[in-house]
Amino acid sequence: MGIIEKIKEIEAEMARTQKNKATEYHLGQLKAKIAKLRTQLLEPPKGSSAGGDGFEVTKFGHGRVALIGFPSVGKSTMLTLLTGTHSEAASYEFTTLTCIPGIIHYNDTKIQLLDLPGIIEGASEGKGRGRQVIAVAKSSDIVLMVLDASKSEGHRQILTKELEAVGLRLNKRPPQIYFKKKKTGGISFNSTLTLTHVDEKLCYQILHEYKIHNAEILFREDATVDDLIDVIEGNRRYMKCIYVYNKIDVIGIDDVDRLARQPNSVVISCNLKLNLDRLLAKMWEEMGLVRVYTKPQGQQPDFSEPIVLSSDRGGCSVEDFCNHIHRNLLKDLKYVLVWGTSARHYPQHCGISHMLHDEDVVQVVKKKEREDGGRGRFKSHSNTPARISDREKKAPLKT
Ligand SMILES: Nc1nc2c(ncn2[C@@H]2O[C@H](COP(=O)(O)OP(=O)(O)OP(=O)(O)O)[C@@H](O)[C@H]2O)c(=O)[nH]1
Ligand SMILES: [Mg+2]
Repeated sequence: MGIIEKIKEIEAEMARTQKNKATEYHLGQLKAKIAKLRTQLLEPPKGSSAGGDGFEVTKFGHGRVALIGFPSVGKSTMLTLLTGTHSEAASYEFTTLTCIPGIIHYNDTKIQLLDLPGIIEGASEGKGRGRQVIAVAKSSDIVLMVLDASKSEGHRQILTKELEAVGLRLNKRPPQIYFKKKKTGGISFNSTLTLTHVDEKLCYQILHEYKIHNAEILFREDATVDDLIDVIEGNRRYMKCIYVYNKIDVIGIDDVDRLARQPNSVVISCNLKLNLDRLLAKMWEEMGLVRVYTKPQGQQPDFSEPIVLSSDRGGCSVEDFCNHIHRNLLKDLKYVLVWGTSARHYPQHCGISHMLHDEDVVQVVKKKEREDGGRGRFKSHSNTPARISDREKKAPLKT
């Protein structure tokens, strides 16, 4: 029996089982079984190299955004409009068959937008090209879920379910559960508050299902069984998702208003080019990119090309900023001068742990000794004069 059939069988058993206090433990165990099988399903088959058929697109720019949606919702039309890269759009389904990349130039940064084939229900189990599409979605920084405003709202749930089945968690934060496997000592179970969904016995049973007999576990919030399984599996990807309702030109104003008021949603029309600027602004906001402009000593800042940092990818401290410029810069760094919203006063002298904000200006001040190879005459600065005069006594500089 294949993995998919096994999952189907367990799902059928769960549907048959009544939900009550007595069956709670059994249902928990079944959930863990499904999660384990789904993880197996995601592993590439033995003996084959991962990926395979050219769906991989090289990362480019400062961030990556994937367009996910049912066929014919207007993903390709959107790519062509936003990036200028042509992607075939037509009124029949499955027009796009591979991944087509385009570049959005926005706020001095370059963002890679990926047009993907439409996915359908069952994509997570490999229907259509679902598995490859979802793999690309996982490799991006945020997902734009493109929906047809004139079609059923159930589509959003179906797509979310498909993405959840492969370990993507949209607009959620990781559960507040501390979990650590141990070599000995049995299972220690603790919680900082009263739990209503999980108790010690259920937790033991699920750990048992994973053949974990020694571990430390601490609940910091009233988490559910699914949260617990996510933490044990440890391979979940937490991503931001914007729900983009396209084709608002064919629905009434009341519906547009209702859709636009839902959380994380943007309504647009590609045909009439409506609200695309709002979509870009929202996308930019959600990506949380930080632009830092450099300023050479005694000159105006260079506002032409920022250094782009991201809190998700690498971080936005002064240390990350320096590493971004040159890997040896940190060794020579004395401090940085910062202008912008992250500074308390202008300019602020900051160390490597200072967190930078978007649109900050930074001037790097290097250690003087290195700058002139330790030969030149130092200008008095901080605690160096004593050492300089020592050295000058030994070998006075000829002027
Ligand atoms: N009314 C209306 N039609 C649109 C809009 N945007 C796109 N369409 C139409 O929707 C159809 C499908 O567009 P595509 O861009 O090919 O859709 P897709 O999501 O890329 O489809 P697949 O590649 O098959 O997955 C085309 O006939 C477009 O002209 C819109 O804003 N309003
Ligand atoms: Mg398309």
